[in-house]
Amino acid sequence: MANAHDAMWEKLNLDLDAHSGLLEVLGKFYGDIYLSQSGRLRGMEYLDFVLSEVHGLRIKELQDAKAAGKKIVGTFCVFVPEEIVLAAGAVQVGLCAGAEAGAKAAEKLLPRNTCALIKSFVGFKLSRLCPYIESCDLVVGETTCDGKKKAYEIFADYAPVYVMEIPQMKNACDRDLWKSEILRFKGKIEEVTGRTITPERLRDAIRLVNERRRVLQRLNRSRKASPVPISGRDALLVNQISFYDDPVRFTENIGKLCDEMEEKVKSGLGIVGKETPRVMLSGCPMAVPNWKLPYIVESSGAVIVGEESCIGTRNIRDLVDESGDTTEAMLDAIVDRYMQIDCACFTPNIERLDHIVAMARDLNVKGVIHYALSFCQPYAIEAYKVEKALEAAGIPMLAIETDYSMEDVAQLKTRLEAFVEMIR
Ligand code: BJ8
Repeated sequence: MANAHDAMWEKLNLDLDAHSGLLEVLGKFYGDIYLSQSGRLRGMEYLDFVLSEVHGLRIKELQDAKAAGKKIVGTFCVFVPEEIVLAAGAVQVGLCAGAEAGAKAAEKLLPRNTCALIKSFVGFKLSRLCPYIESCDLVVGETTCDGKKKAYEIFADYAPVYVMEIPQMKNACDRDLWKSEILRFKGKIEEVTGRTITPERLRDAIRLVNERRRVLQRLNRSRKASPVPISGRDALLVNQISFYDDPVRFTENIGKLCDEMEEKVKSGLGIVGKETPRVMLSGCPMAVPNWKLPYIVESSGAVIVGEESCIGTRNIRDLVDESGDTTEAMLDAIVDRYMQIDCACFTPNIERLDHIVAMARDLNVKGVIHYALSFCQPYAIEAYKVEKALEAAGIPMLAIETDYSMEDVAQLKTRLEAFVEMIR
């Protein structure tokens, strides 16, 4: 069936038939997982609309921005400092990489036992399925895990790729390396956009990104309440959309959602009853439309009240210090803020263990579900230390390894139901 955006997608060189198949599956999946929930917050209508236009109006906005001379920068990791991109007048979008479509094409270039997230972004490009990737003037990769690092070398044959070197430890020399990488990135962005980053523009960008982090922190604070006012699925969706929606509009709308949540908390109302076991997810990021595990968890009798993940608290916990008034001071504040990210690619990564335990206590959860994508060594291996830390704190953990396929849904459901029974 023809779509109003077909001409735009054709111009972006998408495979129209495969793309319309993808949108059909996505719509059905969204209906089953999201729209079927009862008692949802009114403010979620904004998110439903944004998601329904994920490849439509938002892409049109990006095309309009390009026509007005702006550049589009795509990313796959929360290490890429959005403040620098925005200060140069460009638009940053987090590229999703959460679907299985395109995986077969990716497996022609990558080993089968590569994590689903990597296969997804390579597959989306090869299969011409993603209008975001096709809109990008620059795609920024990073040297986090080995899989991503090596996949970017192949991806660079198909898209304009720039790679940032991320340190693996947190000593003074690692900070120096990271600072030099931030400066190199600033130079690259200035070159691509043709704009110099001034202190005024950098200050505005720091405030803008901090404001978005603050509203997401506010949303998370409401989730401490019992009964919890929002489902884990909906909260995950809010975090997912924060990566590609316009930041000003997003912050404003999530502020309204927070008002509604706080009202609900005041009235003692929740999305589920007080007796529903509260759990927290921890581990790999869940990119759109990777809603499989949250759906299984919440249809197994539990409710998710927090995500220790890059599409969750790891991306919003720390703010950039706003007190600097020179470019140098602001860049230093950016360097310091990003050095606090506790990705499993770091060694050692004790901060993450402390954060998980503190978060589990703060949210008063009965258990933690550790999620690693199959073949993700950093998170799968770190699960051992996470389990030990949680055990010492008296909090049960269930380790799950899975991918984007639906083959293991029944098996996961059995394990999740048993875990929920045990913690109830
Ligand atoms: S800062 S978590 S966004 S790297 S799941 S591709 S690690 S094999 S995504 Fe990440 Fe940045 Fe770290 Fe966050 Fe590799 Fe693991 Fe795949 Fe992963």
